[in-house]
Amino acid sequence: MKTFHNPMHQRHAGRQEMFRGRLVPCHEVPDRLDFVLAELRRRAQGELRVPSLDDTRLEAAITRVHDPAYVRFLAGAWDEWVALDPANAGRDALPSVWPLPARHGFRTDRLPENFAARLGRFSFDSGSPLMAGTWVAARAGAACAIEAAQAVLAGDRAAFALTRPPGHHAGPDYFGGYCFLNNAAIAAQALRDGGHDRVAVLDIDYHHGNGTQTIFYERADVLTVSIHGDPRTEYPFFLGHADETGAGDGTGANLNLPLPRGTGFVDWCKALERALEAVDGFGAQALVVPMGLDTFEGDPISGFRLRSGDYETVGRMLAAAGLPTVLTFEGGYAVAEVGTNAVNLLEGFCRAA
Ligand code: SP5
Ligand code: ZN
Repeated sequence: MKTFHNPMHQRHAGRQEMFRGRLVPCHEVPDRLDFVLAELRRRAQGELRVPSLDDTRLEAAITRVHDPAYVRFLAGAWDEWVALDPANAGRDALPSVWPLPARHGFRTDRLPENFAARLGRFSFDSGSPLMAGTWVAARAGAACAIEAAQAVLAGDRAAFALTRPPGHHAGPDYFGGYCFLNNAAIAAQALRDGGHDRVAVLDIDYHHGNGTQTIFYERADVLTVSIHGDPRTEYPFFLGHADETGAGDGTGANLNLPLPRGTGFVDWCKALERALEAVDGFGAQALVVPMGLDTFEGDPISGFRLRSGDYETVGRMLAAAGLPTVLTFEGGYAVAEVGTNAVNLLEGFCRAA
């Protein structure tokens, strides 16, 4: 399997996130990706590539799922932040004020002039620091996802977009959950635009893929499925309930499989079987897997109990769907084990494909 890895990812290295009432060092660190890359090299798993997509095509693919005003904001946010105060160059930008769309009915096209207000308008949490290299890293990450989709469209059975920042929490016009551009959604749309009429996204990160769900919620051509910690107790809290099944044309094309904190592999696997049945029942022609490894028992911010060896089985089960597949790297914060866990999954996939 080809892996497209992001050569710019280290430029995004947030210092602090708001966590339980304090600013703490970020969980989403550059080592995460570097450990996966090192393990791929150590086990000689697949071919390593870096993306080479030109800017025009990249921009076009990003704005197929993200609002152009949001993309413009992200592209200029760091310069705006530093222009407010030269000392800001040494600090990350963290949102601290948010609109409440449902309550206020505000016009989404009326952007405040104030930077802090726009930072809140285009985000949903204070855990996702934006810094000097965020935009260049997020863009190059999206390029990895698009090139992985192109490899699959050209006939590869599967491809892996190894990138950070992760993507599945990013919505049409907001960042959050350490995510800025929704790499999985961009890949799914690229597969649609490349000729697959029906595409499924099967999100196995510990956290609900709220951004992806929202992007495709009213669409019949992209099925979104997510297995995750129950939003009644787990981040991102406001979406991910079992009764969210899609709306409008997309009615019936969203499936949430929330599981309680503490769930182990046997019950998690039953959910994966249900998810795969839904993908099959939908008649998907291609599959995107937002691949979070934060379901691992040793993950510092999550609550499932998968073990390293289980990921090989997960890979085999995903491959058994028999579909052209793009995998995107999402969460997974047990840094020392994330490489082993990710490559176990990819190897399991390749063995069963
Ligand atoms: C891509 C991804 O995995 N994003 C996750 C973002 C989570 N950010 C906030 C986590 C707050 C978790 N509360 C932890 C309770 C620990 N016992
Ligand atoms: Zn996660």
